[in-house]
Amino acid sequence: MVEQMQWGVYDGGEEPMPARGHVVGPHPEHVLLEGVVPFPAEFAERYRERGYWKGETIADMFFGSVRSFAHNVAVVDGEKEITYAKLGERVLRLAGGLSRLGIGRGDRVVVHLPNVAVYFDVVFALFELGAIPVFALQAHRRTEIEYFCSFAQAKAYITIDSCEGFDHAALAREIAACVPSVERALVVDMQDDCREFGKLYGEPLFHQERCNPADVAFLQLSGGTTGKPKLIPRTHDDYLYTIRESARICGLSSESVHLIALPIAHNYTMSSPGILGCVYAGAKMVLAPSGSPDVAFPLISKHHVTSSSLVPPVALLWLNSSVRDEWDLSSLQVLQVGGAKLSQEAARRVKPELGCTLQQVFGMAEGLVNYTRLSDPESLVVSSQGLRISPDDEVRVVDDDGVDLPAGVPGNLLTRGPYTIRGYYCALEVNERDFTLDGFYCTGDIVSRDERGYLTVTGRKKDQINRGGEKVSPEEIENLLLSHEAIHDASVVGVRDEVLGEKVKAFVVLREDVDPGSVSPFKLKKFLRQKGIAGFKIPDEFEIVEEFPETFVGKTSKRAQRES
Ligand code: AMP
Ligand code: DBH
Repeated sequence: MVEQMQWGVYDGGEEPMPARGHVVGPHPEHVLLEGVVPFPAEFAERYRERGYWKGETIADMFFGSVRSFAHNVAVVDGEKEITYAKLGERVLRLAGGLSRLGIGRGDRVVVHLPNVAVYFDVVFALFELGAIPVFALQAHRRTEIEYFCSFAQAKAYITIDSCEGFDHAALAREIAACVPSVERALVVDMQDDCREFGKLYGEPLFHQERCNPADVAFLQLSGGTTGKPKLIPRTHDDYLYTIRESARICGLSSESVHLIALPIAHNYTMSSPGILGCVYAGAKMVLAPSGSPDVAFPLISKHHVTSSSLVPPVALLWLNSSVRDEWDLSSLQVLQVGGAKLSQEAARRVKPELGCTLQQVFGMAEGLVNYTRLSDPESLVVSSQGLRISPDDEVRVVDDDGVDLPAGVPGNLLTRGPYTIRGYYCALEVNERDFTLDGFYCTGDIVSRDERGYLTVTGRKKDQINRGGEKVSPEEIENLLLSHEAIHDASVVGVRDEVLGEKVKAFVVLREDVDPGSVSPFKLKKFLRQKGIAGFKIPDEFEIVEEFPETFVGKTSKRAQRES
């Protein structure tokens, strides 16, 4: 087992931490990854001057915490408890192994892992090497993974042997065979410590080129509105600013115990305050394979969890759970809820029923994150999605002609600031559409803002479905459906759902010569599953229709379909 090879190597006792392998000296020159739109120099200068960008890499931050909180438990995964000191050693050893495979500064590596302790080894080892992780979600399947690997020209793909019945090892073989840039497909074997991955934890590395804090640290995924997911380049400097501020705003400290119940690679789980916020604060992270009450409540009770971050449907499961009274949840102080709009009715129930403070989070992997503050009055916490992190987050609410709107009037949310990207990775055309000439990101969200700057999300302009926090691009699913031989046309929309907020519905028009009896929702779902896409993107409902409703200019009226 990978873990066993390392367990006991370093117990966080009297031994000194093995030295990091860096050449001592200043950070090397900043290298701009091709296809990335940089922050303009005057903005970068301003963000440095104001102390937002501190010239630190994520690995510097991680090893700072390894030193400061050496004896604290960093990660709890089942029966395993890993201290910061031990995690630091595991990371250095794995970084050594990965560097011997030729992975180094600037190399893209697609990471495809569930909520397991080894995720921390892999991600921080890659940061240490200055390699650029691309964060796939565990739910992603062949079509998405192949795309991430080839689009990012990944040198390596790292996954687990199997998870929830899916054979990731087989996928790794397929990816290695079909994406030429992928020189290594590495499989973390949870059962057998003799396999290749365990062997990578050799001696710590000695000599390693540092990366520059202005470099791209990783590529995060966007929920997407286009046929293919977009990749979001975030720098060490900009991301660490949100991490420090998020940890502060969410009240994390080395006494905190945070339950990681959402998919670990999601931007929310990474950073709001997420695992990086916990690492920065020296907090304990308890890994849960899912957020369902029967998994989460026993963990809260056993580990005296003080906070967790959920999406609205999971928060509803917690509120409506019949087993809630069987567990002691009294340690819980703060519950973050975000990723999709939380209804006021549900928001109001959190404090009286779960006994903790609700903190609404409205964020995006592209940058801007808003939080209600822990000291805010309850009326504001339940009715708003929060206030920006930074005084230098420029937030505009504009009408369709780009004219700024007064407080209280809903409009399009545009933003620019010290941690919001200036463009997607290698996406010239999309960037022209989604960013203004002066660098504001057009979020596609409709919000209203009050006099203090608090935002309330009232709708969405972009063609995207938010299925309980999981974002689905209709165009991506329509394209896949159109590749079905019986389908003439497809239109995918979000329709209201009590629990998820929205679910995915596909309308399809069959080819004239196709017998409608030969096509069923079951068969269409199977077809999409065989294409290899994340389960949350597969439509919950299908409807076969003769034709689509049209707008007066002859386009498919998705509004009519949503409301039908
Ligand atoms: P992504 O760009 O894929 O990271 O998804 C971010 C999007 O999720 C935002 O632009 C919003 O549309 C949505 N979102 C995130 N948090 C919230 C929230 N608290 N309320 C409503 N929508 C949210
Ligand atoms: O939905 C999101 O992408 C999201 C929600 C809350 C996010 O990226 C974040 C906080 O950082």
